[in-house]
Amino acid sequence: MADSDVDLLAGAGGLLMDDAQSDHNGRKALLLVRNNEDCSEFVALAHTMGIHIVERIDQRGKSDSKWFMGRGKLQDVVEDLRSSSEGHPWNGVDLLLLHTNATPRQLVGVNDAVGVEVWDRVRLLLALFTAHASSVEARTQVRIARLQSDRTVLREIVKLQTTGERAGYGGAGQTAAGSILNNVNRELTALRKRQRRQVKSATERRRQRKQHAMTIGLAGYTNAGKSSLFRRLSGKEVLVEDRLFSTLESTLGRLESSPRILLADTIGFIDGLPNATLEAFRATLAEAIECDLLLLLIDLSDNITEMERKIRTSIRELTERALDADDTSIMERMQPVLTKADAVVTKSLDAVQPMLSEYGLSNPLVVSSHTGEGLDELKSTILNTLLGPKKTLVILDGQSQEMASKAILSRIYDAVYVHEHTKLPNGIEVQISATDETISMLSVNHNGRIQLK
Ligand SMILES: Nc1nc2c(ncn2[C@@H]2O[C@H](COP(=O)(O)OP(=O)(O)OP(=O)(O)O)[C@@H](O)[C@H]2O)c(=O)[nH]1
Ligand SMILES: [Mg+2]
Repeated sequence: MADSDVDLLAGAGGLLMDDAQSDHNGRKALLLVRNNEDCSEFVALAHTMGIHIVERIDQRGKSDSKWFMGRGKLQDVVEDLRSSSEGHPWNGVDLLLLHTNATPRQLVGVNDAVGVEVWDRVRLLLALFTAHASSVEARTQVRIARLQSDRTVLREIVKLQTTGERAGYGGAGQTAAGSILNNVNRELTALRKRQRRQVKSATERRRQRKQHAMTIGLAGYTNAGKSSLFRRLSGKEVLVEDRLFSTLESTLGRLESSPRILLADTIGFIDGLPNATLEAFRATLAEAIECDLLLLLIDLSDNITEMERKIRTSIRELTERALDADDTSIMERMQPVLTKADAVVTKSLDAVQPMLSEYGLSNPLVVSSHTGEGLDELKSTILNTLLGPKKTLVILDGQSQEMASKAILSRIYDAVYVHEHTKLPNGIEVQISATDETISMLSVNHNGRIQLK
C-alpha cells in the first residue's frame, strides 16, 4: 500500500488521523547516536513509554545530511536488521530512534534506507505527549503539534517526488503524499480554530478569577515534582508518577485554608523542543505563568550540571512565553524552590546558590513533598509575598442582640488565611494574612466590630 510508506514516516502511529497508535509499550528499538552523546534523558523518555532499546549504535563524525549515520554504517544496520532471526536481540525491532532533532530530509532518508518507523527526539516527545494527553484541550494541542511536525516530512516527500528523487504514488497528477498533505492542512485549520475558542474561554476564566483570587504558578522541568507539591499544598489529587510529562494540562487548586489563593499545576519543560511544537502548549502554560507568584521547582537530587541545564531551559522558556504576552516582570515574581530534599544526603547549598544567582534566582527554599520538610516555611513565604506580613485583628464582643463574635470569626475564616485565633476577655484575637482592602471590607461589613491591632 502506498499510504503505509507515508504512515511510517509520519511516526507515532502515522498520519492517518484519529486512530493514531498511542500505545508503544513493549516495542523494540535501536538507538542511533553520534559522537558518544549523553542519551540518558532520551532513553528515559523512551522508557517512560515502555519502549525497549535493544542496542545503542554510536558513530563518530559529523552527522550525514541525508542518512544521519555514515551510509556504510546505516547499510550495516539495515542488513543486520533484515537477517536478525528468532532469538537475535534485534529480532522484532520495528523502531529506529535517532538521538537528534533530525531534519525532514534525514527522517525520510533513514526511513527509506531502513524501512521501519523512524523517530527523532521531537517525534519521540510527540509520541509521548500523544500517549499521555487525556483532556480535550491537551489532545487538541498535541494533535496540532504532531500535524505541524508531520507536515514538514510530507513536504519533503512531495519535494523529492516532484524532483524525481523519490518515486511518487497514486499515478495521475496528485501523489498520495500530496493528498495527505492537503488533509493535514485542512485538519490543522480546523484544530487551530477549535484551539482559539478554547484559549478565548480560558482567558476569560482567568480574567474573572483575577478579580477575586491570587494565583501561584508551579513551573519547572519535567519530573521536578510539580504535581507532588501541588497535591501537598492544595490537598487535591493529581497524577504523580515517576515518568516524564505525566502532566500535560493545567489544574487549579486552592492553597489549603486560603480561600483566595489558587495554585496552578502545569506541563513541564524539556530541552530541545522546537518553537513550533512548544507553541501548541502556550495556552496551557499561560495558566501558570499569568500568576502573582511563580514557584520555579528545581530537583535538588540532580547533580549540579543537570540542575543548571534544566534551570537554563526553564528560565528561557518562561521568559520567552511571558514576553509573548508582553509580560516583562516574570523574573521578579519568581521564587526558586528546591524539591526532593529527602533524596539528598548533603543539603548544603554552597555550590547551588552561586549558580542560582547567575540566573537571577535568590533565596531558594528547600522542600520535600514526601516528608513535608520546608513546607511551612514555603507557605509563610507565599503568604508574605502575596499578602505582606501577618496581621492581627481583634473582634470586639457586641451587645446581646448583635452578631456573636464566633459568627464573625467564621466569616473571617471564609474570607482570609487565618494562622490562629485566641479568646480575649472582651472578644477574639485573630492572626491573619490578607490584603488591606480585604481587611477594610471586613471591617466595614461588621460595623467596626473588627479592628486592626
Ligand atoms: N524523594 C522524593 N521524590 C519526589 C518528591 N516529590 C516528587 N517526587 C517524585 O518525583 C517524581 C515526579 O513527581 P511529579 O510530582 O509527578 O513531578 P512533575 O514535575 O509533576 O512531573 P511531570 O508532570 O511529569 O512533568 C515522582 O516519582 C515523585 O514521587 C519528594 O519530595 N521527594
Ligand atoms: Mg506533573
